Amino acid sequence: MDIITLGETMVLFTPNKAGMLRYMDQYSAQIGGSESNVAIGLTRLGHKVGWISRLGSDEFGYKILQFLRGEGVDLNEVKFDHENPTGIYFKEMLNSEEVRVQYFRKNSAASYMKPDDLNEEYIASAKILHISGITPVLSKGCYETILKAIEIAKNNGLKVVFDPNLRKTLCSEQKSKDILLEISSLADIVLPGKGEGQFLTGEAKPERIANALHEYGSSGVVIKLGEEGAYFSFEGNDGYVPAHPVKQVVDPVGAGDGFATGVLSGLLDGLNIKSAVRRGTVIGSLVTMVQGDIEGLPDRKRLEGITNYLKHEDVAR
Ligand code: KDG
Repeated sequence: MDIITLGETMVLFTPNKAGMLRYMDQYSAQIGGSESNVAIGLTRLGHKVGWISRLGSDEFGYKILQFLRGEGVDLNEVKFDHENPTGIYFKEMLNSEEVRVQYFRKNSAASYMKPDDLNEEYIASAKILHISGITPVLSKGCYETILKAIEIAKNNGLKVVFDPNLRKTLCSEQKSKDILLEISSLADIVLPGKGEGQFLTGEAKPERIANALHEYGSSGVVIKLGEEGAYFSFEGNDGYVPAHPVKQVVDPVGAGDGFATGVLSGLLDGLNIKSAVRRGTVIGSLVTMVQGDIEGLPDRKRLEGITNYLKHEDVAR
């Protein structure tokens, strides 16, 4: 296994037109979950990924299982919960620029994850543990599960990569901040957006956010800057990477997971950090040009086409 990740995946309902949800009457049903989005992205690029979670023993749980199985994600450590349902969520496309999200995930099956769900041997078989800040704010059990997964990873020599993924509707700001900072301090690499970095450290400039996060304990920090690309400060190296051009943003949700996919995939392929971050900016941008959280994630062939173009562009400069 290259990567293990764990978290909640939900069925995602997207209305077929813009406006407030109260006026909608037709939806498409897809799936979305930050960690499984990354698992799918990495699997499409040929990496071996295991996803740990709980699903309700209901039609939505089976839909998610079938989908992830079809993508080739390893699901051996997914448990079915016979008492609690699979979470769902809705996207509200208010207009072409504003998207709101509404969750129906309280007491969902995944929120009942607990440390005993973790199989140490399974996690130990990977090189990287990928986690996001969504899971630890879902419940006390999820928080303890994430800490246990980190402990197992560290005891077995895995790198821990953490995307803070701040979700203000899931938890109070102070509690989110405490939990996300605690986990950042345990991670080898932290991947915040600029706003998240500012929320966590009180600093506004990428260099200062990175320094503050280094002081908390992580040796690698990569900050997503949206249209300005990304900034990395990684084991003594630092610099900026430009954004990959986006013709039109169709749906921004999932871009951060695309970015994480690119960075993780680059590191697994042995790229230097700058090239890995560049891969992150490319995949993040591709995700925004397609409706859905995972539909825009490229396979290896598509990524290579774009990467060749980028190489050519580098030479031309
Ligand atoms: O990063 C995209 C995710 O936000 C989305 O897929 C759903 O996991 C999700 C969440 O908790 O918002």
